[in-house]
Amino acid sequence: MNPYLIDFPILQEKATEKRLVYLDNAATTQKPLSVIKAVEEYYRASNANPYRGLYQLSVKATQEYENARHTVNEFIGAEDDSEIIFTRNATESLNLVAYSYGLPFLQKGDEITLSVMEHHSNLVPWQMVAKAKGVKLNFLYPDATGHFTDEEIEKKITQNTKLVAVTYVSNVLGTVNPVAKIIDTAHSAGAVVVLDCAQSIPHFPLNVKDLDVDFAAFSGHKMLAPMGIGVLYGKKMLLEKMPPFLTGGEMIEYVYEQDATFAQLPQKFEAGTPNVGGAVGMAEAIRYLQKVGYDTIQKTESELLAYTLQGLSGIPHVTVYGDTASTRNRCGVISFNVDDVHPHDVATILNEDGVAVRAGHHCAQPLMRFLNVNATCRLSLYFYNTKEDIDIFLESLKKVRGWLGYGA
Ligand code: 7TS
Repeated sequence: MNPYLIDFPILQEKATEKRLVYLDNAATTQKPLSVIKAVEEYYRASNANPYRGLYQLSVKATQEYENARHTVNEFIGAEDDSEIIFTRNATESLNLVAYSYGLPFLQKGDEITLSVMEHHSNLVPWQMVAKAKGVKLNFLYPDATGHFTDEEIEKKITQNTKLVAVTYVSNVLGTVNPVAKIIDTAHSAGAVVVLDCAQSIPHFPLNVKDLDVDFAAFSGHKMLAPMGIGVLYGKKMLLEKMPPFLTGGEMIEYVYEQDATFAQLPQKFEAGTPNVGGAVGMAEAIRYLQKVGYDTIQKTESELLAYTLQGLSGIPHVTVYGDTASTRNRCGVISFNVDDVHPHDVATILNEDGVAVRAGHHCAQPLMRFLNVNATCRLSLYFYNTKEDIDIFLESLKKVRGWLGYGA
């Protein structure tokens, strides 16, 4: 019995309905009761527009918001609370860097290195910069097991490279990328590094200072927190010289009819009324994650990953993409296809047994082309999953081809 299941109301066994076997954790995670309650408690007892009011409730809301920022700061090992910018999600965080660093600081002839496994959120903003500034985009390609070799990294990050934006973990293959090597190579070339941590932070720690990364982006909803809250970490000296991304209320100092000056960090990058309830939920999610511990999370997931890969290898007509031989440098994300069956049909049939997996291009169309497929089915694990979940998934998967009239 998984001891954490009890904390997640949505995963509780229901007497009348089929049990939910939730294997779409890379899309979003379920929320523990403590997070749901923290958000509820905020709205019950502390809700007011922060910063603006001088009355007690507004001061309380401001404190809760700033406490949440401090919790995030300590969680990722930043130097100062002002390096933590609250956004809506990883997508907004990455756009902030593209608009406020990419556009003003990159010039014609500069190059950006990305990887072919980027989520569109860490690709399309850079295409916008490339078109606007005449910057060239280069791509890292993985080897047959889904990993980037040192040679590939050294070849694609050169003296012309001014910015490197890569994902820590692939949302399709589960590959954990060699970010220390990438950051080291980029810094030697004089480039800044943007790390997309959307898929890593739910599963293992991020220490921005140890990594010496320049920017890091992630979403709360993939790490047990509510939707609508995300984080951009940036080194203070970079954030300070960047112009604002969105403008309006909260982010100003003095405003005149024709001009305005801007607030200090982090408010400079937080225009408009912030999502205080979301930030409070994120801080509680961090406390919950710390209570469970990344060691437990990794141990549980890597056992389940090995168990799932083993089970899949015994089912004929199933192709698994990425590293199937080892669980090293690999998270619990598995993309696969069933011969002659469209992934949407696979996901629809699995749904009949209460199994939730994702099917499609996973917002990673260049990687789909690289893998020579249109789409895949994707199962993604979290520490509240169980072997029983995997058994139900595997049994259901065995029925897929039969349902459509194909031999086993
Ligand atoms: N980066 C990576 C690596 C992601 O996997 C995702 C979302 C994002 C950025 C964007 O996150 P958002 O919260 O701003 O949307 N990935 C997925 C997924 O794999 N299935 O649904 C969303």
